[in-house]
Amino acid sequence: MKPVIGISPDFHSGEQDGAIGSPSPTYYVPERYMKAVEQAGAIPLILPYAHINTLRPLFAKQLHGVMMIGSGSDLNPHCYGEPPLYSYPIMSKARSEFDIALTKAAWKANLPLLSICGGMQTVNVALGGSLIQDIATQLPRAKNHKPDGPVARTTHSIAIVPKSHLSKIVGRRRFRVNSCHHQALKTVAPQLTVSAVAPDGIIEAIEAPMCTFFVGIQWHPEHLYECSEPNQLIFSAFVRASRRHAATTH
Ligand SMILES: [Mn+2]
Repeated sequence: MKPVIGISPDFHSGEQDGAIGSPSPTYYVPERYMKAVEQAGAIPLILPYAHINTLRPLFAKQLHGVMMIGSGSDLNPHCYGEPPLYSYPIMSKARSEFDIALTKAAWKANLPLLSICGGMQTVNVALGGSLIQDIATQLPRAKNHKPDGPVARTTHSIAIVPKSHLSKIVGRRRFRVNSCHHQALKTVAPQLTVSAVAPDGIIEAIEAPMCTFFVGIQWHPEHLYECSEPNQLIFSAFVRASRRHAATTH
């Protein structure tokens, strides 16, 4: 039986940004996220930004996991009680409100959840954590976590916390990852713990130790899994947990 993974899409309002060629509001998901879930044995399903109560019936049976993906724009710092300090593009309110509500609903329903890059940052904020708004200016001694070049290029290593879920999933203490983020986690939400850090101390993965699978990663495994065993293992562990969840709800 294939589990169904709900994916929260990215969104263009159609006004300020003609980048995807549509003049009207448009949902979209980079294909790599869909393929990564599909090849691991699940069915990816794009969710609309409906009111969370409209979607809630899905949480009982039809949805077996949730994936939160990255974004080109930043979560509005107001979401974690800070004014915006810089002029980076801000994520649409439609998306940030939905992503925060979806995270809380998935948490409550104990659904397996994998969050990636900006998705991990949103999950942390949804559960009460905060963000560094710009690594380069707020932590000038940190390395450049958004270097030029292809997203699939690995640029720094991560050290994985022993005995964490992540260490059990990937079966190793460190490996090299890609890096495409100018923000990072500052305070970690109370229910979450750090499971990997970069050599400069930037948080690269989080998890909820009490959940079966609630993992956030700051790099982009969807660009690496085809040629990288640890990244492949993250998607297969996520799908395995979702399949187990499906079995318990039927
Ligand atoms: Mn990084």
